[in-house]
Amino acid sequence: MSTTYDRAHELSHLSIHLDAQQMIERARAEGIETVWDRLRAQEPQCGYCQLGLSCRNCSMGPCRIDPFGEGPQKGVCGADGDTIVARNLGRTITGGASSHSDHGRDILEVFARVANGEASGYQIADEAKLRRIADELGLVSEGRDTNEVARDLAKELMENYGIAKNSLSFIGRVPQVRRDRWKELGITPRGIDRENVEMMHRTHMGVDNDYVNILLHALRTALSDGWGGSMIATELSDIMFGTPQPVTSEVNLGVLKLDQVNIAMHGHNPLLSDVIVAAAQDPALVELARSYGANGINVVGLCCTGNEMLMRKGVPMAGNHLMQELVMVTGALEAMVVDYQCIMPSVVDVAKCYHTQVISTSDKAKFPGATHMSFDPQRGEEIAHDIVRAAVEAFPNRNQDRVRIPVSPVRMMGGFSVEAILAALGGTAQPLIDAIAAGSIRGAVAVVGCNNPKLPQDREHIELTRTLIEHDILVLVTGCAAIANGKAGQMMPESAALAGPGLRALCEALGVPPVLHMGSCVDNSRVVQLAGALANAMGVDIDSLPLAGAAPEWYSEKAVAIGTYVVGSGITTVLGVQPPIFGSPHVVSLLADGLDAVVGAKFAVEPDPYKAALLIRRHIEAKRAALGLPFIADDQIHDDEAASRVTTTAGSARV
Ligand code: SF4
Ligand code: MSK
Repeated sequence: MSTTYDRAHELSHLSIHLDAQQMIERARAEGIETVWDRLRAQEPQCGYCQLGLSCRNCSMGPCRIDPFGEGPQKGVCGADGDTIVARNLGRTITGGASSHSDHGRDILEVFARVANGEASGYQIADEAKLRRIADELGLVSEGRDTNEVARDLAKELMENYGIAKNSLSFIGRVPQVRRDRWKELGITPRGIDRENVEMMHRTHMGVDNDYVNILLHALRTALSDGWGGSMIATELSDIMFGTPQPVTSEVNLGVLKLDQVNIAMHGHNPLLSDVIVAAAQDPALVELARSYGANGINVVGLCCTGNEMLMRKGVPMAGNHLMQELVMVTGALEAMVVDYQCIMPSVVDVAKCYHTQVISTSDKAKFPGATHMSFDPQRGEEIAHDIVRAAVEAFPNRNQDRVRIPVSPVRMMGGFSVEAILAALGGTAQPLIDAIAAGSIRGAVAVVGCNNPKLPQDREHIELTRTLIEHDILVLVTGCAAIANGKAGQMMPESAALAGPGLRALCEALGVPPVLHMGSCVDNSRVVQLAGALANAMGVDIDSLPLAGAAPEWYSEKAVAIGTYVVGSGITTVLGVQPPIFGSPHVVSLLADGLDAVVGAKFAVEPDPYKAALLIRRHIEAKRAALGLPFIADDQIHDDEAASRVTTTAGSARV
């Protein structure tokens, strides 16, 4: 018979947060299946696939390579393990890069409609940024009408997707020395769609069979995402919805309101969420909610649509990837409005156990069982009103006896766009460069990416980040990693108390947290942009800087694309979940070692957050030494204290 202790122990291996643990228990009690149940049902997962050694690229297969060398060493076509692993990785990166870039294209198309006066509910929110980017790209902005400049910018950026331009508009942000390196390697991205389509072509049977050649193109494909599709998504979202500025909000399931209509916006695209936030404040809809006995309409975020709303409007955040089913188990959610990416098909099944409406909005992302309300930017405002009305009308179906909102929300700060960071520093990056040069800040690390049910939810994110800031390393967060750190109370100016003395002093002087929220998954483009700006200011290449990346709990193809463009840009990155490449020692050796010689950065895999922190600290100190900055010698870097620390139970943490 399992004791309370056994149960608590088992739950703590699923998530470190109290809100998640309570809702998992409740789901079990009510017979509702969640992601953790489905993972268990899939185990043991296929060893060939885990190693990257299975291929189903054609119908002579599927084929598998025996990793022990006793069975087949070639697929039916003759492809060996190196080719198969590299092809699979190339296609994974293309899946991620295409997702980001198609998101960027959706934003661009609406931006073009705004410029042409054809969209309802949208406008240019940051005209100064529009003109700044137009000037940066050599378009004439002075003395011209806003919409004319916007039309020119839309045209310029549309050409990034095709082959006519043969380069990316934002490539000028990359230090010249790195651009030269890319050129030499033949990995300068030429066009977003071109690189993605070419990767699919190369990985067809009988095209590119050289694993090195395949992986070089994979780098180029990823770079077309980071400095292309994702950067377009970020910059145009800023122009249309406002460039984020520091803003305080709240996070965890406690942001749901017992007495209000609760609407969760889930996915990645800010196009609809922005007009929904406005519609939820419409007095007529608020009055309708009152007529049903609710005290208002409460819009909250999930995953990266949530990050977009939090960054720009301070909208509260219900949770990250692994909270999407659990938010409905509260019994307090009237509607989950989804756009695309990272939305589990299972949300429809969980919703059926409650009164929750799942409303899909993108014609390219339909969910059988959901209500589809097709998003059309020409009728953005009207559709947003229809969606909010549908949520309000679900409120009378709520069974208040089944409602249980666990925990109180935790405060977190977001809104650290590159512009906001520079503004906090007084207008230039120089104070940050000075602090790094003096050693009061050792360096900076981008901790990004998802949750993965194979790991205790958020533990790796939180423990890695906490260990880094304790050692005076500034942490930049995006995506689900940002939400994890927010829940742990590590993202308020007061959280500077958790940092080492140098980082603490800088944060206190500037009034910022030691962990800066830079936005959603596509906003990792802000991270590389900032890295490029720092490198340019110091007159070095990005790989010389004391920087690193980490994706401790990644699950998504997009995270692989992000990690790859971060490494291709010169920033060594540590993954917490093993990628499916270990079937090819050659591919592993190239990614974990050989890449360093060509792009000045590489991948490492380290699931233990304390060991990952140690690895990153050593890397940062080595970069400092190479720059001639004061550094800590390798044998002096210890982490005994952190290694013995018990896992944070952050669900009820408050700042
Ligand atoms: Fe098998 Fe080659 Fe076809 Fe892949 S491409 S399934 S290895 S025959
Ligand atoms: S939502 S890609 S689970 S970060 Fe961007 Fe989170 Fe990863 Fe999706």
